[in-house]
Amino acid sequence: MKNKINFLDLGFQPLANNYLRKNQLNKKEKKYRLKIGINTNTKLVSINKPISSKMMFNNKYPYRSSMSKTMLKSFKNLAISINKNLKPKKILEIGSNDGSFIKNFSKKKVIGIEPCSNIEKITKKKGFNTYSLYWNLKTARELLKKEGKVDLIYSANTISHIENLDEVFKSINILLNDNGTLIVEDPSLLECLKKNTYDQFYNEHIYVFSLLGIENILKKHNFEIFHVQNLDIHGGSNRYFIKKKINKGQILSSVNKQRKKELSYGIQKISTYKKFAKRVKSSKDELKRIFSKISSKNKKVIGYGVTAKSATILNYCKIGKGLISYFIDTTKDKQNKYTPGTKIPILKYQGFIQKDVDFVFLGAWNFQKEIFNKEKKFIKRGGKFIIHTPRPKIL
Ligand code: DWN
Repeated sequence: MKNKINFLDLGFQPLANNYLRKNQLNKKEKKYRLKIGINTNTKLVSINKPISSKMMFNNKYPYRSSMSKTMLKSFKNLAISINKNLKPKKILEIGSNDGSFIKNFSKKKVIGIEPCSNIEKITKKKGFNTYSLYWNLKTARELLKKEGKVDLIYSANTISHIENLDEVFKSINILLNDNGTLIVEDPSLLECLKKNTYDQFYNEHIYVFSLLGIENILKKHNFEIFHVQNLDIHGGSNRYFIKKKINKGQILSSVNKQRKKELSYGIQKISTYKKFAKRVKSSKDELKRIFSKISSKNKKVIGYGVTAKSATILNYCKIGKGLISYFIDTTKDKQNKYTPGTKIPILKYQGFIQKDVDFVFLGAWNFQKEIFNKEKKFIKRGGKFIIHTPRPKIL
């Protein structure tokens, strides 16, 4: 693509959320070359060849946002603040997953759009107004006819999953009232670079946004960011508060502060990404060293929280079932399956870490605090965690 410079190659990767059934283990799995690049004009950082949404987000999607207390609390706090400060009459969530955010509002007030019908059904069954649709112009026009305009649109960890950003914001423009607010929340590129969390890149994460990058797209569609919140969620996310330009509101100092932070880190410079790529390679070597040292001592290692992110780590570092005996996870649709590419068994979380386990690789490192709180017994008996960020180490 014109103006795009690739800076990182994470090798061949399977679909990150495609957990394998036993009868699929001997079949050839489709893998895709995962390269990451920056558009030197827009400063948008993205993966090289996005896979069609239908292949990734369909009626078999396993991820549930309700699996973490941290996420539930974050959604609840945001809902309280929206009701208090913005007082919207009608709210739309793009990518409502299993309803973790919309459940905080009155059913009359909220609409959820979720393309994965298996998950959308969960919220619909609870009486919420949800649609199993992809976010695009057709959906926006259909909703406009059925529901009318809305005062607030929220989208967490979804916009970064849609390739055509022009269509995303054109569609939002159709449905959002002129004095309405758009809130977009996604992992922060700055935090990803700082913390070496290269696993934020996988086939579903088409983009990892910086303020600079997202601003460049928003400008084209007459939107502007008026406030940014830095969140700890998912290893560091940004919550962008956005308005239509015709709506003359105040731009808060948080926007300039974020811009300055990004520029002073060098988010606009190719050299920053080249250095990042070198750190990623060292991170891989170090993680492999840790695993081979542990395995030479015959210690038992399991994984905790099988994430889309960990698919990138395990496949890039070639850490498979010889090194990790199994993963434990609370998500029903992941249990009794195998990790994509590396084919490590996934077992149901039984409420504790088994006594014979010496080391736990933290796949859900973004919920470290929540997990450490839960696993005090394991820590007390000398159990150790392996984590890859900001650099691989044993905790
Ligand atoms: O953007 C995306 C994010 C928000 O969610 C999607 N593309 C896919 C997904 O990415 P992920 O799989 O990397 O997400 P999480 O939220 O880091 O996944 C955490 C996993 O860990 C879940 O499978 C649940 C599990 N877990 C657990 O077993 N015990 C989580 C916690 C907190 C726990 O205590």
